[in-house]
Amino acid sequence: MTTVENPVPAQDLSGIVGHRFIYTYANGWQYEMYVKNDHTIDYRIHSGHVGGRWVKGQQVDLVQLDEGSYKVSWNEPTGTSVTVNVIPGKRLLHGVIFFPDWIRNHGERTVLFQNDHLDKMRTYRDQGPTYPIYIVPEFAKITLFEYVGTDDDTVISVAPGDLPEGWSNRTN
Ligand code: FER
Repeated sequence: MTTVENPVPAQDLSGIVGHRFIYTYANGWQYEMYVKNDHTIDYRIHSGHVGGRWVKGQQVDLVQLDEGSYKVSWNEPTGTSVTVNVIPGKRLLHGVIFFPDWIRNHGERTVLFQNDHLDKMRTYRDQGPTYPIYIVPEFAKITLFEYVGTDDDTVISVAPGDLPEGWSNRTN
């Protein structure tokens, strides 16, 4: 039971850590997330405003909200903030992306393997403009959910565009 003094529910992250999932938001944007460990994700963006972008080693805050319900939150070197609620048992996800204004206008600048361009992303972030923030709140359907193990650098290791045709549309 949670109280004011101890509001934190029991944390069992085994239902999400070490898992890869692919999901499509209601606006058609398709994403893939690998929860590498309890504080790190790797991801690829298969389609959407910044389709083609991919990132490894993003530090995140990961919590269990309730049985079968998780929340992943982070801030990117670009200035984008993201919070994603994941309910694997229902194949349901809800994400809210908070893009700075410069990414609404020039999303293509972030379409790359970010790890090779971190200083450039921080320079763009600091140049802005940041505001008005472009907020994208969407539900998504999880079309693939699988356990692949923790801390595996081979799970996400090639650009979205270099995968075999139809790779991200595999379902389970
Ligand atoms: C997601 C929504 C947005 C996600 C990543 C982002 C891996 C990243 C956005 C960006 O930096 O462009 O569900 O999952």
